[in-house]
Amino acid sequence: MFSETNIRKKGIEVCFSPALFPFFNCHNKIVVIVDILRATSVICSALDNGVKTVKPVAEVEEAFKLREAGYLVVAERNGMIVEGADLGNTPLIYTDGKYAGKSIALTTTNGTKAIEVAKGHENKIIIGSFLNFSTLVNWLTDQDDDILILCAGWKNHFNLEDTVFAGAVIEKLINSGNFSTICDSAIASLELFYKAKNDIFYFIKDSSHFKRLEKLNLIDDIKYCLSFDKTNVLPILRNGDLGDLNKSN
Ligand code: 3SL
Repeated sequence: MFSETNIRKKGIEVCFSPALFPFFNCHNKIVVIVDILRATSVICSALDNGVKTVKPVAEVEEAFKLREAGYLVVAERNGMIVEGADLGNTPLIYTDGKYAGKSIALTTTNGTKAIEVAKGHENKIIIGSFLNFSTLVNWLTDQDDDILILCAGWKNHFNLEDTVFAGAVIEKLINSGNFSTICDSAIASLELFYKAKNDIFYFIKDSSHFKRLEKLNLIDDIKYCLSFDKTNVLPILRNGDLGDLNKSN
């Protein structure tokens, strides 16, 4: 038996922006992509409500090309639906099951770009949001690999909502006793979460993306995206498609 001090604690790091990702070693790590408002929340909501698969693509043109293969085009830029797309980037349109069985090609300003920079490095890519918070944390706790949380931010800038979420995950993982961190951005995320945890909606209300979505009358989307544990799905990227880890896709 190993004494507790001999057990290797798994590491946790946080990358605040896709632009910083090349400075991290993600080899053999689990990379958790986070874009709370709203891309990773949309992915969780779509898969939870029966969407067959979500194919994330970085460019609008790639999403439109996939229409020929039967995909619905979900395309957002600057918070708004891209002209000609079938659907915009809102998690609420899936909740009545209307799109069950469909395949979706998704392109968004930051979330799908974060997936793009993270893929292809011999790592696992998992999608995190408040909507699948406990499922994500429980699964991460059981894995042997180190974890890198990649915040999508906004156009390579730091953002509050993704960072607070990273802090929420870190709190649970550190409390499990199996993880430790010496990453300053992970420590900062945890501190921000402590400040925010009593009322995350209030904490982010002056943030840039909150204001952007507020102007577009999308407060209901924000409230939904900040709800804990609406689903048990755990989206994982396999062969370019996101599907629930617990189902074969
Ligand atoms: O940046 C993104 O990927 C989007 O989630 C932004 S928005 O919330 O749809 O405006």
